[in-house]
Amino acid sequence: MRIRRMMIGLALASCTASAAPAQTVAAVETAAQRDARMAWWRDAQFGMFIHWGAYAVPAGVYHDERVPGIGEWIMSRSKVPVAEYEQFVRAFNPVKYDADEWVRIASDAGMKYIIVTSKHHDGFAIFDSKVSEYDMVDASPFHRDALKSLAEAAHRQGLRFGVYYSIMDWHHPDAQAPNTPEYNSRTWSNPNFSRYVETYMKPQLKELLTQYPNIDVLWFDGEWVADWSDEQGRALYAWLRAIKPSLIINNRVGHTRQGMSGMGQNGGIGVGDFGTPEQRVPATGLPGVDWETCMTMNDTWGFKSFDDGWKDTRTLLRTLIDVASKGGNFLLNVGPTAAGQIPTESAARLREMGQWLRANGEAVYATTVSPFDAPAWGRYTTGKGRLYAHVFDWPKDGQLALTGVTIKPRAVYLLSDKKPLVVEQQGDGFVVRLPAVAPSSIASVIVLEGAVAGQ
Ligand code: FHN
Repeated sequence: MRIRRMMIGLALASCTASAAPAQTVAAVETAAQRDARMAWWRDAQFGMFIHWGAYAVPAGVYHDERVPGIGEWIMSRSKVPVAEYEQFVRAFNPVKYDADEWVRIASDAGMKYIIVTSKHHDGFAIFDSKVSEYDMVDASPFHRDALKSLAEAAHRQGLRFGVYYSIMDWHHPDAQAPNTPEYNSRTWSNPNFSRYVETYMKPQLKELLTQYPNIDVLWFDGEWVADWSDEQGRALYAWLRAIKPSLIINNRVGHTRQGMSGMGQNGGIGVGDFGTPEQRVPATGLPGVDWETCMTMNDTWGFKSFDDGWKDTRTLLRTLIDVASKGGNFLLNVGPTAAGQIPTESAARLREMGQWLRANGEAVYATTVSPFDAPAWGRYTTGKGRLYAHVFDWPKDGQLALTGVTIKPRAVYLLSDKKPLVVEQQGDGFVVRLPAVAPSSIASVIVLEGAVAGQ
């Protein structure tokens, strides 16, 4: 288990999300209880983010024009009137959707959990909600609960499962729908927002937690609206944990990001269990707190037919290793098509990541923040009583300087073949003699036993 402790005084409470601080009705969670609750998540290290909704229908094109920016924002970017956007919902018929196939792709990639958009900013839910007709079962020709089948498939294949939920809602009249034509705002306020919270958002969240028993994570977003505050976030957090004590909730349950410049640049995590740096890996991680970098594979979260800014597999894997070396999790996004398929470009990259992780996963899963700064040649991770050197740039002279290491390791070997390597003192430090050819062009892992005090 990773050692990323954070003192937290959690009040499990019965309260309303719009009320001021929660009233304590149960004991405060101890550090040990919190560690136990977070254990699976800390060890998981790598998850799949899925952005899927009616925005996959226009796929970035509106009135024959290619719309710049991220695909799931098309309603706001193109100022699509609510009634017109509803046509996308009515056309959303993912006949090729196969939940088991999606989970298989995630599992083969070495991902240990899935977070799917239950409702994005456009307000359309991909689960069967009884408080709304604006969902996949009632409003789209598919008439099936995609979230249910995905939750069940994840459970069957042994992956953890969580849902994204947007507090901002461009479709609900008591939320941001009247703020036309752009919907999104940090300052615009709806006097009826608390009615949306009490009669729509909270009932939907309760449906999610009660109808889908294996939801392990609630991943909030769209928390920057003017009508949402940290106090409301704290109360909502407590209310949700009272419904499901084992639940893990991200920091965007609070009003995390102040001002547009703060977008995705979260520092301290504020409310919630883990921080959510977006599209970036913090230079030195987020010391002392749990965190998870979420990232796209190309330049959009929701599917766009013409976005081909794909990162290559090497970049994606090295990002995963970088995140692990700094003590975080990596939530890598796919944006399935309106027909219900994960793009082939995403699936190919995930397959290759899985191949590397099947050989080297020991150096990634259940590891914790490296005790040493990142060396010039790659990254260190640590776990299972070992230090792992992930060599990105294989030294041409065959000598790897163990930058930062002050204790001579008692055993050194390549993870790929377990054959011992020679380690020698050189000046103040140590070097490992390497074979001429790197076992991997992405990252070759060298295991160092006994290089860290206490290991
Ligand atoms: O606006 C969203 C965006 O569409 C996407 O869902 C990302 C994922 O973290 N979050 C928001 C911006 O922070």
